[in-house]
Amino acid sequence: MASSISLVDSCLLHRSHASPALVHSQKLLLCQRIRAISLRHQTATFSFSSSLQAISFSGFSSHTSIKKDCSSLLAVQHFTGSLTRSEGLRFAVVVARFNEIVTKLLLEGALDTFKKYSVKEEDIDVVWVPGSFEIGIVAQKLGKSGKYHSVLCIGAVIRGDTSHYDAVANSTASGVLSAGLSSGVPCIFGVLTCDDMEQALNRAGGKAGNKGSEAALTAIEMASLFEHHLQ
Ligand code: INI
Repeated sequence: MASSISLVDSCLLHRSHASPALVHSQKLLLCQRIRAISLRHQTATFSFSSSLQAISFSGFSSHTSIKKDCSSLLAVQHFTGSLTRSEGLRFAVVVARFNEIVTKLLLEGALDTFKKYSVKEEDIDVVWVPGSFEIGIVAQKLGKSGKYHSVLCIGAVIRGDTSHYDAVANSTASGVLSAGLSSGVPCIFGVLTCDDMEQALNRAGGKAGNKGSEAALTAIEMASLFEHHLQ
């Protein structure tokens, strides 16, 4: 890492006869490069499983002048939810019965993932609703209850031969978004919108993975972000 920085630094020094404006813009570029290198370095240092920390750039102590020049950028802190600090986090899962053959698979994927990331069964409540259209209002109620750190919404809207696909798909997305915004609790969109049943099954544990499982990861990360960093 140090050698990469020295290289960039020496490029800058070679051009020190340039105009102040040019030098300033080069310094900004240098700062961005240092941040990119530093972030890569941090990624290598902290394993994925560790809780991401507010990043400090203390590794640059030998580059005092650079540190001074870039102090405004280097002071920026980064916050991310953790997948491994799930203790005490509570989740609600709202699942639509419509296209149950698909939504059950998505739910299974989500519950497997919660288990894999050490979320306790007793910290998960599952609430069933008739169709995806009904998810939003229930998610909002659960979010506002104050009992959960995140609400995971699961449904499958399939174009098939129904003409109100667009209405249901759009209303469901708006409903979930609005539930999160109005309750202040992250409401995660684990609702498939597909052209046909084959595509839906592919995304519910088939060729394209399990979107319920992916949505559960998002729920854990967002719950942790809110609980551990945004209080
Ligand atoms: N509900 C779904 O979850 N998926 C669909 O594909 C779907 N389609 O296509 O009709 C669907 N409709 C039902 C809807 O969600 C409501 O339950 C219903 O309109 C009553 O409000």
